[in-house]
Amino acid sequence: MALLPILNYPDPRLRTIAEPVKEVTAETKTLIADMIETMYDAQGIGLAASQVDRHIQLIVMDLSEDKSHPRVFINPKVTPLVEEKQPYEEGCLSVPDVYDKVERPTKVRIEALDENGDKIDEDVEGLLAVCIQHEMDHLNGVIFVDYLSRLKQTRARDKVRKVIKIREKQGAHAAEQQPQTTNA
Ligand code: K1U
Ligand code: ZN
Repeated sequence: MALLPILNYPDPRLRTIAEPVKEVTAETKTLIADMIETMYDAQGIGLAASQVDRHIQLIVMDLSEDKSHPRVFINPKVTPLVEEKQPYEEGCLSVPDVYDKVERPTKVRIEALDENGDKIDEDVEGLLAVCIQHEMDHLNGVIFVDYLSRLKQTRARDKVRKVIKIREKQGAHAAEQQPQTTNA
């Protein structure tokens, strides 16, 4: 398994519309395993293939406490079941360290296939409803900050730039601390 690099806002590749998955191949299964590992490593609760620069309709998610129940949604269709919307403080692995409230329908129907090709047809509420709508947006090239004011979008851009710089410095520092191997 491998950790995949996550695209950061405002990378234009995050705006790509994802294509349907035609067939679940060995390559798709490897991508699913890599996305689950990447989501856990980044301490996220969801990840869309678009975020790892793979523009296919594939989402992984794990809302369990002990991170033991990963779920896979292939070619998902999400339909609101109510008009009522509620705000929820969202985060995004592609917009690190930025959190803000987004209003979304509180109850939705999810139709999709799982990793075995079995049909998913569920009416859901709560965090699953929020998260699947957030991930569906990724597949459609939409990022949660698009729902915020221009000012907040600019701040989010600046924040992400800062976080990337800090992470690059930390990465360089960590590399310096590695014991040097010699061929001798
Ligand atoms: O798509 C993503 O970038 C994953 C995202 C999913 C998500 C979290 C919260 C609301 C909507 C969608 C994350 O996992 S963000 C990081 C995170 O773990 C988190 C943030 C807020 C609440 C709970 C978890
Ligand atoms: Zn996101």
